[in-house]
Amino acid sequence: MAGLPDMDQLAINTIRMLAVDAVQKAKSGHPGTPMDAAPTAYTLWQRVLRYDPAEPSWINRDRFVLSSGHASMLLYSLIHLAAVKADNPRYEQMGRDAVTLDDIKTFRQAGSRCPGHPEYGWTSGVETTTGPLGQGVATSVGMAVARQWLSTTYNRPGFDVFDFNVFVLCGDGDMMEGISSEAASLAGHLKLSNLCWIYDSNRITIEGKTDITFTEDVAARFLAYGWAILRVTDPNDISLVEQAYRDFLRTNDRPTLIVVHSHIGYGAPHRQDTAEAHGEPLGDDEVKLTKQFFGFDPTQFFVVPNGVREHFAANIGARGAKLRSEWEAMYARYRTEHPDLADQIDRISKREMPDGWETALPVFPPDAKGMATRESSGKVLNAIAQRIPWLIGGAADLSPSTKTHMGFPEAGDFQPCSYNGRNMHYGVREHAMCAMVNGMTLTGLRAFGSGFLIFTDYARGSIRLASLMDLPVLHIWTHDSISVGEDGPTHEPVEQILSLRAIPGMVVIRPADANEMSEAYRYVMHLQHRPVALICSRQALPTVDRTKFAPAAGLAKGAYVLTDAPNGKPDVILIGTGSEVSLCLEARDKLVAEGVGVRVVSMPSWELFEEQDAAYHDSVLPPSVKARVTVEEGAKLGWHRYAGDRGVILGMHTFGLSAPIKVVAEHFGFTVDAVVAAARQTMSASAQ
Ligand SMILES: Cc1ncc(C[n+]2csc(CCOP(=O)(O)OP(=O)(O)O)c2C)c(N)n1
Ligand SMILES: [Mg+2]
Repeated sequence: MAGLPDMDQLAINTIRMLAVDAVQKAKSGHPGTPMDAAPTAYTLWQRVLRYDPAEPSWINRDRFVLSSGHASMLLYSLIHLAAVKADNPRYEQMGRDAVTLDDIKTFRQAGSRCPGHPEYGWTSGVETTTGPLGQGVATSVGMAVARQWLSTTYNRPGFDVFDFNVFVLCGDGDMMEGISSEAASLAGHLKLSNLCWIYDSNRITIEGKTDITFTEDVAARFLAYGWAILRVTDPNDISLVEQAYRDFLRTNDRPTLIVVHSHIGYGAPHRQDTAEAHGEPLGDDEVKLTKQFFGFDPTQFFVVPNGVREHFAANIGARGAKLRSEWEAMYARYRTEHPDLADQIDRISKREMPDGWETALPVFPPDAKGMATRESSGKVLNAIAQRIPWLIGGAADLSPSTKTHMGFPEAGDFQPCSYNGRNMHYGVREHAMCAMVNGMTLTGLRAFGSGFLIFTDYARGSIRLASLMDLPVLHIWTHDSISVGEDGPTHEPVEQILSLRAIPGMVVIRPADANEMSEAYRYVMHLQHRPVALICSRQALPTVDRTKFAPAAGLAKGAYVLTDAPNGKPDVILIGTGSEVSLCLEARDKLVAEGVGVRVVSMPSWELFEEQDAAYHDSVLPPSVKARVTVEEGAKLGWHRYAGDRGVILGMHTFGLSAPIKVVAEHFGFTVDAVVAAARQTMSASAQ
């Protein structure tokens, strides 16, 4: 440490002591990693990061992701000391500090801007929600992809509108999680030279030394992925740390991993290099000794020594303000010379759509044979993508099946030689794909991912975080039921639709035909703060004749009456979603021929229906009509809400079967006869 300017040392130790005090007061949290990683993160923020604390949503800011979310106090201390200002979800400045000293004093308490793990949208300066290990690193790859796409698409000679870098601080846990391998592999392939992972290698996780679990050569692994590897042998020598960042900035052909050999709990005499420094407060005695070690007064708490805030203002503050004002001046000239491009960038930064994009939405003619909803999804996607230039995505190696390939000439593939391509090839990496979609969305793109619905289970960690972050991501999940047929139970979703519905905030939409699909995209593309799971069939579904049945626009209300009994007083209501709506329509024909008054309700989205008022609910599902049949080739759980106590639920409670689709449908009772029988059953039950 000798030879460092005092102010740097004091500032680093201030970060450490704020973390120690906050964790001690909260009686929970992780003090050890903020203590060991403080110099690494400090050096990045103070000497490298192109970030204006006064404008945390500046679109060309360097991103800093704390993938070790349990070390949240490190990030909160930095946000506080750098005086990051708060903004809101509409990117408006709030005038207050993002994290006050009081927030730090109330770390982990309700209402504090310092919750247990960093939460995007709650604390300005937090670039993405982290805590589930591996998510931050994988999300950062999406951010780096988005930056490459943005710069290749919008930069012009003399106008480097986008040239930011993405930095991530991560730990042993991130490196162990499978998602980091998926993401790093793709980042290496894509040669994302704007991406820097700083691996705080303290060789401690919760159960103890990594000797018991994790003895691989991480650097060799990343070398094999095609990354540049740098090492910092002593993070307390911040000139070494700074040198590593400078080397990263000079690397222009691959991502960089900086392996930092650190000591968890650095400075806590009895906790350093032990797992105890990790998951619990140091305790009063150890706090005292630690403060003495760093030259802080043990009787004082939450101290920010004189000059520390000013030191941050003079470094990251001054540098960031200068960089941003230069950028603003450049961007003003860009706006004059390239008004159309600037208009796009403005919309990107506010999550707005181009004017009139909806006119591209196709209308499909009635067709008894019809097409699979994955097919209609592909057609709609291709039509609107030509009007929404920053709609970008792809599949986890399944685009021929998910129909998500954008085939128009200028779409192209996103590859190292073509960073303006719009077709992402995520490879067989569902989890990293979903995290990357989060990262791309956080960076302004209208990003999507796709795959087989069954494999959402592989990606749930990231799907869930999209919802927790209120991100408008789009997932297109196809092969949505046992009607997958021959591939059998390993590929036939049963509980997946339901489990996506269980994620708070997630909108699950399962369109019944091509026109509902078009309406689904109309709804989805306007969302700014909610993720969508679009559920698509593998098999063809009839395109409903809308001259005979209600318009597909009813989709926006989640459920609507597709066709009704002549007097509006049905004897029975058949409620279907997706592929089962046409089954309900066929059953209706049979019942009507028998003189039964039938209403068919198409219910593509529980969530959207729940958002309607009681009057609308009652108009679609009149409480007086107890005879109801719900039909969905998925788990029955939850359908009682709409079936009521006299209704019959046709659904799944076992795994599927490998057999041709017709055999599967008969085996599990998804036939016209089964629906008709269920209708009779519920009519008789409700008559009693
Ligand atoms: C996916 C996931 N699994 C488990 C945990 C619980 N957990 C929190 S911290 C931690 C150990 C992390 O070790 P490391 O990344 O080395 O961080 P350090 O111990 O060095 O702070 C674990 C298992 C988690 N947050 N996320
Ligand atoms: Mg560790």
